[in-house]
Amino acid sequence: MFFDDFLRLTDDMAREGWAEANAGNLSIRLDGDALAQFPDRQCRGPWIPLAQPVPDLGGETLLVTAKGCQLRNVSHAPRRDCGLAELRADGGAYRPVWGFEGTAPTSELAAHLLSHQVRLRRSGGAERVILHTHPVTLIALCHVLEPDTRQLNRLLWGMHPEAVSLFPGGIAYLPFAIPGSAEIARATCEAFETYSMVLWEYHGIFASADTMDRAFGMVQAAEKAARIYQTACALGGVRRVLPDDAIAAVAASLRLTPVAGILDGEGGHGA
Ligand code: 2HA
Ligand code: ZN
Repeated sequence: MFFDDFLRLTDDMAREGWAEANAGNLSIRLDGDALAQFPDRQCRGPWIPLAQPVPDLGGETLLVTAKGCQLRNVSHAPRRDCGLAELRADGGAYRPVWGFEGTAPTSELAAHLLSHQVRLRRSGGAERVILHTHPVTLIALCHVLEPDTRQLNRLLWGMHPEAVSLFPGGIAYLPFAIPGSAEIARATCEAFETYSMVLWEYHGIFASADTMDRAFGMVQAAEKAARIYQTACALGGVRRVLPDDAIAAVAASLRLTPVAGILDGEGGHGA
């Protein structure tokens, strides 16, 4: 079930148009039930040192998409296009224990691992899924908006009441950094201290959630809000949005707390 759901998620990301060519990658911290679905896992190579160790993930096993794979192919060749990476007890190295046949983990592995480490701590262990993808309308916003986290979230939350409901943790706007670099990994995990998604300028989105459905739904909801904005612009321009007090009331009705520093009238926290 768990692995079937994972393969369906990779298919769905491709079908959404979020994953051209080798775009996008996924990683999931496995619990005992999920690990039990890979009874044939075994050491498939030596420990590979990590430039940025992740001590809080020591001993964990993650299901990760492969470097260069096309998400549309993962369900057709899972042992090539994804695999399990087991972290050494000190979090300073990993080794493949299933899959990655002729391949290796995603080029964004450092960003995934450092992000898991932060979100594990911030969520008390609940968050297990990190999803990276290239949704076209969210990326297009980088070309028209000021590079500003508060403006981005107010715009998206103001488009539809489901926006704050589905991503109350907000989206951090991250200035451009080279894909796969140590710099993008460091800046992403810093942003995840506060927000549950990160928009990489001109590139795509990183999302963290407890379940695959929630991670996918958060990105869908953000992309939907961006498309509503795009449609409103095409219809002559945005004249009205959900006001901040309505956004706050929607969140309160669901017992959700929107990330601080975005809405007016909440006491001036910095975002
Ligand atoms: O996996 O999307 O950011 C390919 C990418 C890199
Ligand atoms: Zn990418």
